[in-house]
Amino acid sequence: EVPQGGSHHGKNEHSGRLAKLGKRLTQESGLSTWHAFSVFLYRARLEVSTLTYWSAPIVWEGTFERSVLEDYYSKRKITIGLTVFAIGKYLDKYLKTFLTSADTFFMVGHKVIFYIMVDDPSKVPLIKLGPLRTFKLFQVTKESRWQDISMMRMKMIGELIESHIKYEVDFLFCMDVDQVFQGDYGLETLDESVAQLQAWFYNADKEDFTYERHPQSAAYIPYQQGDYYYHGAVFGGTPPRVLNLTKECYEGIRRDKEKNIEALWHDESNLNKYFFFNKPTKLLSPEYCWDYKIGRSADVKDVKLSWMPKEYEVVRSGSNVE
Ligand code: 4GW
Ligand code: MN
Repeated sequence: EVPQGGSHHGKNEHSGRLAKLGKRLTQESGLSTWHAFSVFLYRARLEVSTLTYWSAPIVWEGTFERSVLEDYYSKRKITIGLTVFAIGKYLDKYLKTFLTSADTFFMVGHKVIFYIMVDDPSKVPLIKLGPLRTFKLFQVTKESRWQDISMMRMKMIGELIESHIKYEVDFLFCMDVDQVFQGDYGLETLDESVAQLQAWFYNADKEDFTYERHPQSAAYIPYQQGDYYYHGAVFGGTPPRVLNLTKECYEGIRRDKEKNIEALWHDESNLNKYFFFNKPTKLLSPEYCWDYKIGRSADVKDVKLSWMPKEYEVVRSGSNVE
């Protein structure tokens, strides 16, 4: 019997077995070790869908072997960027929790650059980041409508990719600030173009997705169409791919504004339209952005990031709507 975890002996035994399995899988498939592992493991979670019809993996806990990924990337020395906006009350309320939890759980052992956009730099909390972590702070002007705060992120992320990010990172994530990391969020999430399954809709029928349904809008997706309902709170990929995403989404937002209309869920509606026409190369399970208000779910084995409580009465009053 092999002791799992705990003793040193057990760990060595485990990695010995992994190495053996890796060798066999690689020989049999002709794939690189980490790719062979992901093909081997994609059916490790039979109760959930782990592959889209266009063959993009849907990453669930159990469908990857992190040590194999670490081994693969250890020869490459990658840097991962993470953009986050904290404007108005969201700065006081969410930024500290987001950053301290990201410092602990986001891409542990790898170089990370946080791109932090705020309206008031004097309010940014002092946080001691771990080694390999650094941040860049940008001041942005606060839009008066909250819908515009949310939507204008697409424009600003695009500009930032062109001015800084594309020279500095290999992979980029863009996230909402009103969430907290709770478990290792690592290399398994990286890919060319990454989309997040919205936790409330990952099991829902297509008809019930809250896509924009008016044909006048750039974000329009007709009933019967669409693949998944993606969450606007997390997306990522390589800088050129994310740049293309932000440009297209902002173009949709801009065209709607010219017509004096706005998609139902703002940037998220435009993001869903984009990913419908430009299929993501990897999807993240709801474990990567879970809402505990949904309650228990047997599918969710390990929450890596979760929604913070909204408390609209605090956040959505006063300075946000002047
Ligand atoms: C209503 O009063 C507001 S304020 C709705 C969003 C607001 C807001 C959003 C804000 O005042 N400041 C701010 O920085 N944001 C950024 O936009 C922040 O990064 C936030 O996570 C993101 C999207 O807004 P949200 O998280 O409220 O959106 P949902 O409800 O989709 O999570
Ligand atoms: Mn949010």
